[in-house]
Amino acid sequence: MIRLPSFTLKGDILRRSFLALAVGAALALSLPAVAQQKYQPEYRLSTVLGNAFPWGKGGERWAELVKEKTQGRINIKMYPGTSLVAGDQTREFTAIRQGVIDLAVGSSINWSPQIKELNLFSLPFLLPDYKAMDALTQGEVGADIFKVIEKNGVVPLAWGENGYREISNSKRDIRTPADMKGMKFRVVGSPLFNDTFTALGANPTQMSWADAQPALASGAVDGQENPISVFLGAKIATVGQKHLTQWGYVADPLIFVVNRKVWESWSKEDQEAVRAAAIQAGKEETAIARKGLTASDNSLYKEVEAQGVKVTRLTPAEIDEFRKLTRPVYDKWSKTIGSGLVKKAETAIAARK
Ligand code: X2X
Repeated sequence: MIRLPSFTLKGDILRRSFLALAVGAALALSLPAVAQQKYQPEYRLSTVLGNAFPWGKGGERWAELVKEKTQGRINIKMYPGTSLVAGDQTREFTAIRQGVIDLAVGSSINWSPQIKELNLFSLPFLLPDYKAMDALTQGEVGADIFKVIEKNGVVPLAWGENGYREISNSKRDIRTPADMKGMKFRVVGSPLFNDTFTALGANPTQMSWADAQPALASGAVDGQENPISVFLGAKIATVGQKHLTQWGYVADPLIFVVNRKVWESWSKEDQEAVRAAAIQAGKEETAIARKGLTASDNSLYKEVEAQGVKVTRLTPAEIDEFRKLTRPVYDKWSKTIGSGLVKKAETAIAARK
């Protein structure tokens, strides 16, 4: 029979505790600042779309580059479907600020309810082409917007892209605003979209992306607007969306961000690694988002047509009809966004190379 006297056990525990303390203290004194900071075993990255889309590919690439550049000190797991906020895209920014989400790659549209300046990108027909988008995100306007995000308690690091949002529906080809009359469209999180679709004579209804797909399938709504990569990735043609118009009315950029407390818990070296990873992932993601959608390579449009979807391409004169009707929305929202910022954006676009 083995008897362990209790005083021996106690003594052992005490000795071990003392040892642990002593070792801990020695480590704290001898190691550089990096090791003293508390890193979480995993950081949670929120996106709306998963890796079947450029957006989710961008998120995964960021995570991969961060792991590489920090030698595994920072380990990121992506949560697509905005699942950390139960799919409610419009609550994502608040959740990042509050620390429910550690990092995110988010659309300007989804964060517009909290950051009114982000409505800039949703002004109808502001952005004639990709160079216009780049002139904003890579210029002074982008820097100004990052300052606003920073002031709101979130650390912005880089830009990516969701893309030009083309309009599809199950009813008929859209060539003039009159074709949209009375048609029910699912629109995204910012009330600006309600105004735009109302100005065009349509019937907009706001819902999350999670709710949009069943609403399209059941015919609760007639149409939607999203980039072609999303139309294809989410197989929107299979829910009866057989008419698509390329009107280029709005494009949404993506923004790579980190919760401020999380950011501050990292060493300077790791902060710079995460920033460099975001910039690289953002560049790669933007290239993926634009692939197959240009004049020299329109392969994604061919894919859409191969699915039995009629693609309508508008002439500049036809686009002007849509522009005219939405001009009051542009003017109204310019005041909300800040006329200084809108002017700066218009100037940058006019001067684009
Ligand atoms: O909800 C949408 O339409 C989507 C996926 O494009 C955004 O999150 C803005």
